[in-house]
Amino acid sequence: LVASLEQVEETYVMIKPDGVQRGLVGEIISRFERKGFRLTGLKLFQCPTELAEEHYKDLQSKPFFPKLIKYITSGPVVCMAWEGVGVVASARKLIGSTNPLQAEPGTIRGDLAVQTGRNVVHGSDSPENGQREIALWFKEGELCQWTPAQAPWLW
Ligand code: 3AN
Repeated sequence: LVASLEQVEETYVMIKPDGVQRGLVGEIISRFERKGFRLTGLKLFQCPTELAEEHYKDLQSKPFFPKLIKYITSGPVVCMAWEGVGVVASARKLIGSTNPLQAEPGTIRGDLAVQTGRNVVHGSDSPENGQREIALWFKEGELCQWTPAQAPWLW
């Protein structure tokens, strides 16, 4: 009863081109599934420059912005929407600090990445940005809300 009163949220998680090319897609999806979140959107996608610029518009003035856009558009990414109680903050925790050298072992970046500029995965930093980013990366028909069937049906 208590858990059902907690906030169900949605977050946008993206496996960046380095994660795809290193063959880490299954490993990363697995961590979110095992944690207990529900996948509501999933696609492999070659991101156009304009979309990358819109997604990272808050970082426009940063010196690394052009490199960041080049990196994100350099190859396909895996776009995901995940749903669950507290999923926004929890996904950030699973992902670890922006700089992989500061990310704790056990986190995705702590276990699998070395440099900030190749940090394998993105996760929304607030519920508002979760909504904004899911709307930005997915068309309406690409998302699926679902509830698991009762156990006997599954096997
Ligand atoms: P996070 O992805 O952990 O929320 P942000 O939002 O500060 O971190 O940065 C977004 C992305 O910009 C990072 N995932 C990383 O790819 C890139 N980035 C951030 N800081 C740097 C930096 N100093 N040098 C190169 N790339 C950076």
